[in-house]
Amino acid sequence: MKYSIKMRSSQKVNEKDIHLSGAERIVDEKSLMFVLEKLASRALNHSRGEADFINLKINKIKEEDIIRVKALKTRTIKVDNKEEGYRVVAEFLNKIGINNIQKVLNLLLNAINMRGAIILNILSLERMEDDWEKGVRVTNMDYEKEGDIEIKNHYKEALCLATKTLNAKAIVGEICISDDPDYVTGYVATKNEYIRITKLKDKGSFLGGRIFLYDPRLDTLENTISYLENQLVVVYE
Ligand code: WAQ
Ligand code: MG
Repeated sequence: MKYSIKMRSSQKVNEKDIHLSGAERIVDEKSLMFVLEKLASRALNHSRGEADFINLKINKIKEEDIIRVKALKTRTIKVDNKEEGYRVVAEFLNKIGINNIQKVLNLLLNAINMRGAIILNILSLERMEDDWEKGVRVTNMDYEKEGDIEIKNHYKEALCLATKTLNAKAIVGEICISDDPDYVTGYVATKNEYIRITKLKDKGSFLGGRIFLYDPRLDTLENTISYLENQLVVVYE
């Protein structure tokens, strides 16, 4: 028997819930209690601030509903500052065939505190998701092997998310900057590889965001979002 466990935490600021952190696991029954405790402890100790609200959700799942996907290959591009990092992103967007690169960069750099990602139509450069405040949140994925979950491993978690996301028929690219103030490495991803860029923001900055590049010729938006939100994916290396 397997279970999906999801954690999210938030802080109350002026009567509004501000998202702090989220994580999820797909685990065997025997690990359930252990993992629950780890996720709760992670929610209570986060660099973005102290949680006022923590949500832990447990769902039983069927093994036959899970698909297995091989992790994207990874490489790293070292840059000295974020401006150099943006140039790498710009080159990446250029290769995908996007003409108004500045528009995409501006979107990424102005997307503060969303819980999910922007879905950007690569032909019209329009945002496709219904809820612009929240974006689309990819869930229901994990690694096949259970790793250490006490401390967030940004790289591992992002690789898992990117592997699931780029496996969607119509998602041809992803750009990501962490919203954690002490984590400045970001990435871009294609269907073939996950490219780490060592600086995409300054230390201490709460900026962060994700953009999924959507090619409407490859699948419907409805199928794409449903896959991203609901399909159970286990990533192997
Ligand atoms: N689905 C869609 N978008 C998400 C999700 C999700 N499950 N989780 C976060 N986002 C969006 C949201 O807008 C956040 O503000 C933004 O992405 C950044 O999220 O190889 O830590 O969880 O070392 O802060 C990159 C690792 C780490 C690079 C990324 O993202 C490397 C990271 P964070
Ligand atoms: Mg974060």
